[in-house]
Amino acid sequence: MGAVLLPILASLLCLETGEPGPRSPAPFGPVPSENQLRWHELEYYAFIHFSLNTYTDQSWGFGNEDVRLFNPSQLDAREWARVIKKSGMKGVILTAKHHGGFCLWPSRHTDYSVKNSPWKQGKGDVVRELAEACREYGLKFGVYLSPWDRNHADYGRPEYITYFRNQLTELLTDYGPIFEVWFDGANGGSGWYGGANEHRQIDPKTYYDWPNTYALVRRLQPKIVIWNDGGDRADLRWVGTEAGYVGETNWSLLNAQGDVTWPMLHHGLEDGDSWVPAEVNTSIRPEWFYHPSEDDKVKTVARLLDAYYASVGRNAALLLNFPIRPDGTIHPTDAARAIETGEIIRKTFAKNLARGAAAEASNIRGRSSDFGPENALDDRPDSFWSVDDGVLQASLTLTFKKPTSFNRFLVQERIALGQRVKAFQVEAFVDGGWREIGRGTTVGAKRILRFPTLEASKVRLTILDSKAPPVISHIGIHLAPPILDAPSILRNRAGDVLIEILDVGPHVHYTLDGTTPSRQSPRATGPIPTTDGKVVVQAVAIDPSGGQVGPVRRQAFDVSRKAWRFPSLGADADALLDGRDDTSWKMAESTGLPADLVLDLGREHRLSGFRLLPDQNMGASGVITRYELHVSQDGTAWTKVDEGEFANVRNNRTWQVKRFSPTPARFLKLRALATTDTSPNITLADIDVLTE
Ligand code: FUL
Repeated sequence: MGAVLLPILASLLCLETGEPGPRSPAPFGPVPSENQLRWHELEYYAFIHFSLNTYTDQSWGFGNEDVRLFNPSQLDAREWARVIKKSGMKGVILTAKHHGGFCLWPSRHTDYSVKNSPWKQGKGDVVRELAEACREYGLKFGVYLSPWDRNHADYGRPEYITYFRNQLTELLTDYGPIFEVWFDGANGGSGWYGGANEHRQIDPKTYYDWPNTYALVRRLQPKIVIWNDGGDRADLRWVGTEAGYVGETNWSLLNAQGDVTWPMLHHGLEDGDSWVPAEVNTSIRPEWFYHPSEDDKVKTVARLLDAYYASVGRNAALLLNFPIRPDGTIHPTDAARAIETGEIIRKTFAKNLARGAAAEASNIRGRSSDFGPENALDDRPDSFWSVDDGVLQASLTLTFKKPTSFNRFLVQERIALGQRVKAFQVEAFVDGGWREIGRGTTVGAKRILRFPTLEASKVRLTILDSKAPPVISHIGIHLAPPILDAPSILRNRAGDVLIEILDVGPHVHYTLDGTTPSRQSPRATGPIPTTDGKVVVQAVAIDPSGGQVGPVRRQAFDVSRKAWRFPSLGADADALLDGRDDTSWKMAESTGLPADLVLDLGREHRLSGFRLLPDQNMGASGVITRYELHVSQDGTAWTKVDEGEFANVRNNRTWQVKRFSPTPARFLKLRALATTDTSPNITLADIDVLTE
């Protein structure tokens, strides 16, 4: 008995005698450095991609592009800063030098910079203009300096490292405080290299001598954080994709040594020995640099909010890129979308609806108010609710003053003491009983759960499993406005129609009979089976409480693709029939162009055309530009029914629709005559036919 009661008695006694109460939980496992802790607070900041690529419509410069192309007549970095600030972001990272080697500042160590461009008669300095604008607007400023330099004659030799460090020294000395430096992982390959025009391979782990390069960075900017996905472990990690999300389970931990696999980047490592939190980098458009062909491909507000919840809401930061136009401005569509997104985030999280609620916990560390559950409702990051040593499961209940409507649950750990929570559950007290409204794994710096709006009088957070006693610094209850974007509609190979929206609350209603969908139309809650024939789907998102209606999306599908197969291809070709634009197939082996893709439709149809979706990845090789189409009834005797080109497919990867005189056929042969980069290994995202 003594063993159980003594510690409790002792803690009561010391409270009564006025002696110091129970001690704060000891840090558990790796913890963030001061610099990382400061960085965690930023959460959302901007990227800016601007270089000669902006003028050549390229993704990567080769290194020989003419510096005289650079002439942004309307450049005003204060305008960029204004957009960034209004979007609710806290800083910006500028591509001071991209892989092409062109410098946005007048470096003393190369001629390949703004100083030899016509912009401001060579007197301009984009880095300085943005650094100053950031100071004026209260934004943090960071730089991207590409280790790979396709312009420099010495790239690949030891001399280049001196050049690289000289440039780093300029950037980290001449422009005030730099909060983050970005060392891109793309490294070595073909380039101009001072006229050598050759391929140069380096080992990104050893070539840059990262330990000494990092030491230089930290000496010049003691408060900086370093991002690096190519060399030694830095302060921040890449998440393994540029699509705008990190894993739902996301540990801020990795091992300092050893190889890093994709799952480790995406989820961190539960038992990692170092604090290396995740930064989600994504562009507001498909590409990083500006391409006029993407003016209609700017991420929607719904998509941007989704990226926010899948990064900031999952213990990561969001680094959102703005491509700058040749005149030096941010496209108004990009600015408007980012600002509206920021406005919604601000409105949603400005007010904590749990403020003033009564808080009770199943366990309180030493029964001390220093660690009571009410600490999770004050806005102080250093106060928290915690539990006795050895307690790994605990719950905290909030009772609202009046029934409250909400659709977001936010929770934060006191990460200065380490990341602990492994699993948690959230319940709401509705109609006299507890109902689970969400569940999660890791928490970390911040975790946000989304669910349809509900009204409840109480909410309960239960920590189901934790590496050490949980330390919860904040809980937020919020109500986000519904986002009614036009649903995306696809029909998979089985013939089922899938209708999706990015928000979780609104209902999706649809029709298959050509009428406009309304609240009375059926609700899409899963795959919708259709007959084998043609179908026209119309769908709309509707807010079930307020009744607002979003824009209607209409999508027509031809015959179902259930019986289709590719006689000479493996299962990977199924990507061509899944209806998704984010999956693609690439021919593994090719004997050169022309290259054929043969499709068996399973039975005869009266074909009147075909349509295909090019590979959506802008870096893809083998995108077909010229074609012939042959059809057959038996797969042996072929007739050519169409030929032509997919114009502008290099820049604009939309559905390509081709029609021809109706012909009965069961087999179809798409013959690629030319591709964007002459690669005979053709690639495609989706293929479909048109029937009479
Ligand atoms: C990538 C680069 O190759 C892209 O061009 C872009 O800069 C992106 C942020 O990182 O690795």
